[in-house]
Amino acid sequence: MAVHNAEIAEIFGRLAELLEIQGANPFRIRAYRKAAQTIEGLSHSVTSMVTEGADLSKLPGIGKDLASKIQEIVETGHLSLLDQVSSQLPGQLAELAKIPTLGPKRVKMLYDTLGIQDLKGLAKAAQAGQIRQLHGFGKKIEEKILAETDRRSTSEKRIKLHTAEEFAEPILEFLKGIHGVQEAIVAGSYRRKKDTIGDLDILVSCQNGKPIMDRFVAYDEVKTVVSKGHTRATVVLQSDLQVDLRVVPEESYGAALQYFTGSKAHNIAVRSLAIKKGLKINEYGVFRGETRIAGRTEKEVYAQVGLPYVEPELRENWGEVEAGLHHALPKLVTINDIRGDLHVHSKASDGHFSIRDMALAAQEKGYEYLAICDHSQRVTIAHGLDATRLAAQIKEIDRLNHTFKGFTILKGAEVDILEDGLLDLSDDLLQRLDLTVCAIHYKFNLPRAKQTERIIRAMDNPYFSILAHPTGRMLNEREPYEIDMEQIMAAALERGCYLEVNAQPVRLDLTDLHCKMAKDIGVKVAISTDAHRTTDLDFMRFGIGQARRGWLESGDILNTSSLNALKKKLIRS
Ligand code: DGT
Ligand code: CA
Ligand code: CA
Repeated sequence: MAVHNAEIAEIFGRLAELLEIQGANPFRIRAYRKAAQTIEGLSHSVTSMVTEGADLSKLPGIGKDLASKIQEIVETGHLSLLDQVSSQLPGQLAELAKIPTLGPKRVKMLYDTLGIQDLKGLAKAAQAGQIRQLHGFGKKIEEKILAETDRRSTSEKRIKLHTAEEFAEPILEFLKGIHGVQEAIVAGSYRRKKDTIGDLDILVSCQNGKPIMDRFVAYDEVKTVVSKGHTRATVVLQSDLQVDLRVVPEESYGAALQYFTGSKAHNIAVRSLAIKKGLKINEYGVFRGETRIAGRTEKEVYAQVGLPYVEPELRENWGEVEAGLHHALPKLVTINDIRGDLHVHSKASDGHFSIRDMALAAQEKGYEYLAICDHSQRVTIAHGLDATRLAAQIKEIDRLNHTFKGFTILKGAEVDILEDGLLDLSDDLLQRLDLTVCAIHYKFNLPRAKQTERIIRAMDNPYFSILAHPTGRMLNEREPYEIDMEQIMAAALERGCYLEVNAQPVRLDLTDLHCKMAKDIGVKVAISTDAHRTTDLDFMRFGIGQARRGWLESGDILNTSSLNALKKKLIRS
């Protein structure tokens, strides 16, 4: 992977910036800046100069020390000194310096005078009007800073569905306990099972809204009451999660639920159907003239515009309205269709329970099978299994299987896909397994074509069964790696491989749209929990949510098969 001149220049520029905040020797700072400029202005590639063995210290402004740093960047893609300086700075100063209006001088000034070291502190000082008073800042700059901190805090505020549940469930219980409340439900993206949630939209049906509102704003986790009326209120919880509450009478409940479930794009499409029929639709009902002709249930609302009931997960305007009109909506997979889990860990690698305990928990859920897929040797931090340990585990599972009735533990492994597309365990060991889940755990930043090729090479191995967490993303933590998903799915189909929907709430990849792509291409997916403890088996519902959002039906899923059918599907031709 060739490092470009611009990337080397950027590293030096960034280093100069951070040293400036640190208050380092100005000559040193200037030397890095100049080096950045020199490299940026070169007409030939520094990487190729290094490979050709050219003497970099011949370049203007580049001494021996800088030359060796360039060498390091070309060879490793980064500079250890930069990481070191960045980690020495207090708080988020290194991050703050990236804000265009700020830059190193201002960040240093803010830190030295007001003690600001993170985004929160910056926002607070800007709101309090403290920044405009500093030398070289002024009102304009303060406004710019405020706009930037606002933008960042809203874009970072989406929370994982699983986390949202932890807040939503107790609020619902609380509301249901209030006298007069008939129904209480979370609508919005939460009900559509999006992987992340902007805010909670709660709907309550009740004849008299006022007392509900009084109790709602007094809920003990409420930090601020943004607004409060008789039928609607908005609060912000201690956790900064916003909660909107709507109270409607019973006869409008279905219409309001339909409206507040969204998505907005779906609602607009539905409304245009209503208009074509000469009807009006809003959160109170469907109206012909002044007469309400529907509103009590969602089903009757949809019926009035000529649609069958549309499952919430489908309401994204991804074609569900057209499909509904043609009676071609999918019959979505449900959790009851699932017959087993194809990716869980045991204590042998980084799990917390024995194989037997995991199996008992899976059997308890009514499953027919469970695949133990502990890490392979390369993943040393997860105590990955080498050939000897995996061979022993195979024997252990064979022995354990005699103690179970009507339930089978499948022998598997989570095998690392190495950088060159080879697998981390030998074929003669892999052939003794029932299945493999194969995954990328390092070298996330290969260029798209290389990463794609790496995965497809791995699928060439006849013992590759399922591509685990296919994009590697971690919600709010790590971006997906670059791959050509269509190409990978086509290759999987051709070779008889499958892709996983990883049901861990922080992963959820394949994503909803990838599920839809899988269906279009015709490759089946496995929905697996990647459980590390028995309770993680419950994550299955999150994977189901994404699969349903991607229009998948029972027949599109590998682990809705009976054990016998599954075994046939796992044999590569
Ligand atoms: P979120 O909170 O960003 O995860 O996404 P949602 O879908 O929950 O959006 P939110 O909370 O802004 O609004 C809840 C629902 O209310 C939304 O899904 C549809 C409905 N809604 C909101 N604004 C509009 C609008 O301007 N027009 C229509 N037709 N519906 C709207
Ligand atoms: Ca919402
Ligand atoms: Ca909302």
